[in-house]
Amino acid sequence: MSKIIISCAVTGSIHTPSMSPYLPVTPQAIAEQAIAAARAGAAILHLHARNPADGRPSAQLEDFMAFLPAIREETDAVINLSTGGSAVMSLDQRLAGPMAAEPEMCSLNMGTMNFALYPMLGKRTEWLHDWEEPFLRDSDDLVFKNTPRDIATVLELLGRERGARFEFECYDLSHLTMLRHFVDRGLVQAPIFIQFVMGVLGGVAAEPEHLAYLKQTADGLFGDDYMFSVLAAGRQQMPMAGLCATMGGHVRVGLEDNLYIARGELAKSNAEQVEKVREIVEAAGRVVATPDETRAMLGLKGKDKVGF
Ligand code: KMH
Ligand code: ZN
Repeated sequence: MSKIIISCAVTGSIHTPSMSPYLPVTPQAIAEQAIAAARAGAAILHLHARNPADGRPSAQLEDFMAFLPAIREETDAVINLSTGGSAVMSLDQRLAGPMAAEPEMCSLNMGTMNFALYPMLGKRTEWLHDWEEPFLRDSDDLVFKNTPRDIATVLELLGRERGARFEFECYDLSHLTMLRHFVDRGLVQAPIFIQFVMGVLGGVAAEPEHLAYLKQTADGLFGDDYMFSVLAAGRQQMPMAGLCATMGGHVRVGLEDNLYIARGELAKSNAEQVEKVREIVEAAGRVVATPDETRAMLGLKGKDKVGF
């Protein structure tokens, strides 16, 4: 089996500041936690920006630039900027930061879907910021728009024009078919890095049999031209990562998708999750890839060719 790539998604746009005091939302906290995650073994840092005033998801260049140079200075990690941003943003808003920052990698969401966050309202009645409760509540009528035109736009602007390669986020079987369609159109080339996204309400559930079938389907569609990784949102994060490691895949952890380190126990940092997944994958006999090994495996343009 090849070396295993650990990605860490440091803050995301799903969780809100009231849910955990450890969720990094200021530029300093995002930088510190990203650097620590890289030191713990994450070769790829999947990054979103936040508005430093209130922790709201942002994709503005100034909010990315408040932490990207520090991370670049202190680590060798591959920077992967989200083009998903937040489902409440337009595509233009989502692409603002990544277009100017020109990272080595970007995420690319492979289908339009529901993205329901409202179950996380739970019983909470106290919120640190006014935006949090409506942000979650209104997700019962939210469409995460990733049409074929949107996907082609990202491939063209970030991929062809700026040399980024992609973390293809596939939340269901249909997203694999869509990815194959873009291979057939000549807009996606090997090596293809697929992130199976499991456990989002609107996508496939985080169940072992679903992962087996996603992999079997991707094997049929992409043969030797692809690698796969798994992120499971919520409490299935570590069990699915362990399963994926034994299946020859790669893993993604981070507070973007799970705030906990054990049942009922908040993770105190992203690095804590990276350390835990590292133990799990090493126990499964896998060797963790360095950032430069990851660059070679994914055919990335190089750390010196970014815009920050
Ligand atoms: N947090 C994941 C479920 C993106 O950044 O493009 C979705 C995600 C999307 O990572
Ligand atoms: Zn993300």
